[in-house]
Amino acid sequence: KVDKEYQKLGHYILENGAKKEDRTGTGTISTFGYQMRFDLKKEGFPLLTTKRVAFRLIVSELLWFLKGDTNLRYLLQNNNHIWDEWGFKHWVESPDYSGPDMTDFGLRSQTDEEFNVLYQEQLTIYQEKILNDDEFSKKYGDLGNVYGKQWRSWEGADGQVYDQIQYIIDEIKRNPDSRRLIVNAWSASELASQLLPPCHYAFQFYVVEGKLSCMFSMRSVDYFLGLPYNISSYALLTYLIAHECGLEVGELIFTGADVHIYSNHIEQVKEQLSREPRSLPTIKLNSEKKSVFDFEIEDIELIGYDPHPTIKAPVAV
Ligand code: DHF
Ligand code: TMP
Repeated sequence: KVDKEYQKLGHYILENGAKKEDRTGTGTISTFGYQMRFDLKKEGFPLLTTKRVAFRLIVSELLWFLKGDTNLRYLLQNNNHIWDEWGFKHWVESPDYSGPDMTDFGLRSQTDEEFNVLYQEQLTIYQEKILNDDEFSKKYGDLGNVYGKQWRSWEGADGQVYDQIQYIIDEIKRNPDSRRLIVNAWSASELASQLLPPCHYAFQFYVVEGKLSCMFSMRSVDYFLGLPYNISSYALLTYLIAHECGLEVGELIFTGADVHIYSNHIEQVKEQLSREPRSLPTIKLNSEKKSVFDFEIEDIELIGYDPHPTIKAPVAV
């Protein structure tokens, strides 16, 4: 079902999208405003089967958010490289960097093989330093006040720090009918300090008939690379919170604003649209863990995932 909805959106963008330039200089086909619903209880776990999506990366990224962590070190320790480019960009644009010029490395590494070798070298050095050099990692491994910080320690106008995740868990238990079960990652005063302002900037929970539903909002959606992760990540978050609160899972609802396909993803998207969806996997959570904050990677098991092969595409930085 998730594949069918995803394919429908792909066709919709290709047919109705307009050519639109973007910050990264890549170019997109873009549409504005789209919603998809997934029934978590009836349909299985929403992880695409029309290409292989690395579930372990989704798990470690979500646990990283839930720890309140914003530093790349945890991700690298778990062999997760989906955020490297944004930390690397901060580093090579800083006055402390004195290696070869890395201007526009995202675009240049795709077209200039000689440059790509230099870039890979510098990226490896950067990753090593994040992992092994505490001071460096503190200064250049941090992405700013991104998701983890806003979710777990939102700084209020009153100078207090608010744990938004703990708040909604407590509220879901105490007052499940609440219409205020919102987590907000969009902090107007901190956009400049974030290496990438939140793409999925808010989400809200809803409890009815013993089932927990979640709606998440995205201002900007990379259809081919980011979106498959975002859907599965919020599905997993819903499972974790339902688990702690003793609820079943309900629906997951995606609301996207600028939903786009990058011009260098078109062939990949067409290939994926031609593939026949397979049956969805399920997930199993370690029943000995209760608090969402105690979950480790090995407490989350994916069962019966049999996807079509991976399709590679360059990420726009
Ligand atoms: N920028 C852009 N332009 N698009 C994004 O989707 C995006 N997502 C971010 C940060 N910035 C972004 C965080 N999430 C990949 C997937 C999700 C993600 C970042 C990157 C990605 O490149 N996935 C590839 C390779 C994964 C791997 O094996 O390392 C994939 O094929 O899924
Ligand atoms: P923007 O800040 O110029 O909108 O660029 C961000 C790009 O990253 C955009 O293509 C959307 C994409 N993105 C996702 O699709 N999902 C994500 O989780 C993140 C972090 C980014």
